[in-house]
Amino acid sequence: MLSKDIRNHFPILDQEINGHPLVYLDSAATSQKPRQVIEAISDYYSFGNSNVHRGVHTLGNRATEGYEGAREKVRKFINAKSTEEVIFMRGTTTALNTVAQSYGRANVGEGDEIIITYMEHHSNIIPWQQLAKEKGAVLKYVDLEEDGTLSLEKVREVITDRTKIVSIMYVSNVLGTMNPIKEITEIAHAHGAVMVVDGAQAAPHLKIDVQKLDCDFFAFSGHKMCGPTGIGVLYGKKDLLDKMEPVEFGGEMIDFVGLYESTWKELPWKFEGGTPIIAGAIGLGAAIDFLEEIGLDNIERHEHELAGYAMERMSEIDGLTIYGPLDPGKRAGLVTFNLDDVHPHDVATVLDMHGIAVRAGHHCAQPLMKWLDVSATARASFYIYNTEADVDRFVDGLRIAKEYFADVY
Ligand code: 7TS
Repeated sequence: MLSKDIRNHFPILDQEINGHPLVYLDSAATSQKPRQVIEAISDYYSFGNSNVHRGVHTLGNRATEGYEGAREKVRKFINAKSTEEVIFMRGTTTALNTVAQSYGRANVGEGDEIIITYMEHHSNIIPWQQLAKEKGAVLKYVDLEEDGTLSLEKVREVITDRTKIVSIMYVSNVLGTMNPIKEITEIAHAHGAVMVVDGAQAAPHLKIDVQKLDCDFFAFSGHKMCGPTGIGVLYGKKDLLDKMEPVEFGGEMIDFVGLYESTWKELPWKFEGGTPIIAGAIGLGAAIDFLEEIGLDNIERHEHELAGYAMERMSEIDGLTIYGPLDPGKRAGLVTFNLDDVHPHDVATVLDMHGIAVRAGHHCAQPLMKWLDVSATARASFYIYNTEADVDRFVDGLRIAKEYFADVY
């Protein structure tokens, strides 16, 4: 387990909700922010605010150094070869849409295939549905194993020589499963397809090495990894990005503008039209510093341990169903569940009355809810600031919810 002191870096956790000390178990939706990140953003606005890449003046240079310095931190964090391969954008959703609209439109034609799985988040389904409709391409799904894991056999069955794009999440935001991205990438490449990774739930929790994975694109969001909202990253291999057209046009991304024709800046700026997300990038850089100080290996171990402890404690409650593999070694730090016939929103409401924040609903994964044959579920997701004591409070809350609704229903 990580030190309990980590919690002290997060001012928001030091409060009562509905008369109880807050237990925040919704980090898969968005993580809380440590003081270091809040201060980096506040310092930027207090002492360094200016637009970037245009300045002769000192503040402009300071802002540019902060923004481009953050890009180098991201490059190291995911082990990209060069900062040309690191593009700042709003988040995972924007990054995946950019790949679909830029690479997809140029490379997918009628009858070509795009492969995803039943466990994807809507952000990794709808951009491909839209592309398939526009191009007359075929969207194909890899089925899941009974426990919600992905088997390479089923992946092999679906990918063919007509496949142009394979786009799969690294870690599931519902099942908690970790997918074998490196192996899937090998299969995709053997068929001449590119591999896109939705890394939204992976980047906060695992050491990411895009060169080792050998994926072609990797998308993630800052706000799930202690950074601010509104900043995320699209990693892409340089040779692919070089050939791709931007999807947003305007200031910042141009080299020369004529009356009827224009040319673009080099990478990565040709994909960053308009005034960039300067404070967001600086905040993300501070978040990376913070996570690296703790160590990604330690974070991953902590979450396995907490998820394992939570599942063990939750198994004490009759009528509680956990979705996804029961082996904690096969999952990241989240547990999705239902309690008897109690609606998950009711479970979440009773927990909230006791200061415990969990998410309830379809978790932006309606095809997966259909696959699980449920309309909604509740989810507890853990991060670096959570402790076994939080899990104990959560399990106590579940008991209260169960007793409460036993009388009501
Ligand atoms: N992909 C996955 C796997 C996600 O979990 C999410 C957000 C996204 C993409 C979209 O990220 P965004 O930053 O662009 O919004 N997931 C969730 C969740 O599970 N609960 O709230 C948001």
